[in-house]
Amino acid sequence: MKKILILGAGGFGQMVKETAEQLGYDEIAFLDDAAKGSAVIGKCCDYSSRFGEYQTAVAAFGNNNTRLYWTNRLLEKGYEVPPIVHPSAVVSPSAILAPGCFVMQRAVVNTHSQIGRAALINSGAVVDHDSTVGEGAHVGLGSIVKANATVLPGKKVEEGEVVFAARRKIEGADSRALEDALYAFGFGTHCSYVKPFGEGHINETYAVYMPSENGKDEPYYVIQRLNTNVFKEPGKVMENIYGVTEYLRKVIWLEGGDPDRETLSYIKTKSGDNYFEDHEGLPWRCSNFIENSVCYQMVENPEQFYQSARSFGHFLKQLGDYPAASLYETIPDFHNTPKRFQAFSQAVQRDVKNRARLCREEIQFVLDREKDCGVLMEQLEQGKLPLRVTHNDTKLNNILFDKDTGKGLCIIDLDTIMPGLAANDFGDSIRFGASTAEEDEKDLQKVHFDLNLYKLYVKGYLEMARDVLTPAEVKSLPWGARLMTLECGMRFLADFLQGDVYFKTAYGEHNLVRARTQFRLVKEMEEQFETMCRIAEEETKLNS
Ligand code: ADP
Ligand code: GN1
Ligand code: MG
Repeated sequence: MKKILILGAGGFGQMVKETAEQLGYDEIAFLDDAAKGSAVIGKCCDYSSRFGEYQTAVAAFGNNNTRLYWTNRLLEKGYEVPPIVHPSAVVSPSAILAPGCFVMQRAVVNTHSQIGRAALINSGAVVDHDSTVGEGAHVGLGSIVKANATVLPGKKVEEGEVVFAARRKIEGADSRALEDALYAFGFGTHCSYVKPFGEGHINETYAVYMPSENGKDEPYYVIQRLNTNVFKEPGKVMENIYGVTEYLRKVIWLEGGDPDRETLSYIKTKSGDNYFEDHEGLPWRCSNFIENSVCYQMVENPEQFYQSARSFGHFLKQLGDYPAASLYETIPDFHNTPKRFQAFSQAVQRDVKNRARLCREEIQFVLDREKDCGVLMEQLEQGKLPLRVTHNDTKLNNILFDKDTGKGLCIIDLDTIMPGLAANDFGDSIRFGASTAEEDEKDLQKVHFDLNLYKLYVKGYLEMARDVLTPAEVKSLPWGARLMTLECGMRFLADFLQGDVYFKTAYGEHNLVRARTQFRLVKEMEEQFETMCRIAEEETKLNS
């Protein structure tokens, strides 16, 4: 004999009675203060005296407060107060149902949702996954509680109403745009916090921390606002990146490597887009965070630089068969040094911020080198140098190293992947890494071009790329170093003259300071150019 006492013999009480019958209860009695009938055996307050005779009871009142009130009394008395689930309802095995709640005909309670004490999920309602319905709440007929949403205790969700997930405050998401982006990529409900990350000059970068299996918060994703002052067509940047990273995954797979760590993987928004556009129309994109990796702003030991050379050489090789024609030119004439020179001269002539007076010597340094600017472009135009798929921004902080092995792991910052010259990729690495100081060192006495580091880079780069490079390309490498350094210096100086509109700066003369370090390096490279060429030749012989 399965007995149950139902408090409340109104319309809802009758529904519960029919449900109880279907659940196999064969002795069902009501307590009700007003209703009459043979099944009503007393008033609600008699629940106390009936305890023992009945061990199982529920409170089946339509009114939320009353239902919760009597459920609590029954529990206090010691009754077993089960959740009542109609056989036609669908309840996930991972859902948690508290005592005295009701899930009526054809209602759905989805994965990991929680239904509070005495809550009522009425016929045809849907509570989607990871939602919470508070105690005594009522989710009305046919209404929908969307995933991750919360229905507050005692609340009535009207028939047919849709309840959306309210946003939680995410630590570190200080702007509406960042918060919107986090939700757009689906991290809003779970991420622990976000924080600014990295030392790039162009994009706004954040690490997204999530709770990990060991209970600690770990960075799982990198979310970036792409700089539209620099990249005018973000859609095209992202198409390039998706094309290249998906291609690299396949190559790495075939090489027997780990595609999840050796290339970036970009994540689409929940709407399936390559990037998210915020309320100001600015683009945000998201990639995986490469775990157990480290990024350096300056070479800490020569081995690192050698490893970075191997990585960039390998990268060139990996993309050797990538269809270059499918790539958009994300920044037209990015490493067209003669055009950079023209833009620089124009910035000097216009001198919009009246800053030229502060850097006459530096300006002259560039003007004296006008004819150098064309050396590589001319060889390209004459067909002596081939166009390859190149990275175009190969500085040391655009590569991640494996923390355990110290080897180059993953090339990042893929925004400028375009057809270009191998010498430029080689040269940009030398510019940044074969220096004894950081790019923005104020004390020029500390800034030197380090020939030993240069030699090590040539060795590592050629070890990986020797068999794809033509003899003319190998010969062009030292010029790549000179010209990338000169070009970068003139870009910094032009930006200084224009009022720091391109590169991120931390103080007024930051771009000027950067330009000075570059010119210092150029000067030393010029002085040692013959040795640089000889080293490239010797290393080529050693590698062939
Ligand atoms: P920017 O164009 O501003 O240089 P980057 O894409 O290079 O932007 O990112 C800036 C910095 O953020 C990098 O130098 C690196 O330290 C860090 N970073 C970027 N993406 C990742 C990633 N997926 N995993 C780990 N660190 C990253
Ligand atoms: C910029 O994005 P980031 O910080 O890796 C710049 C490079 C410059 C470099 C100088 C798209 O690189 O071209 O060489 O600063 N990137 C772009 O440090 O302009
Ligand atoms: Mg970068």
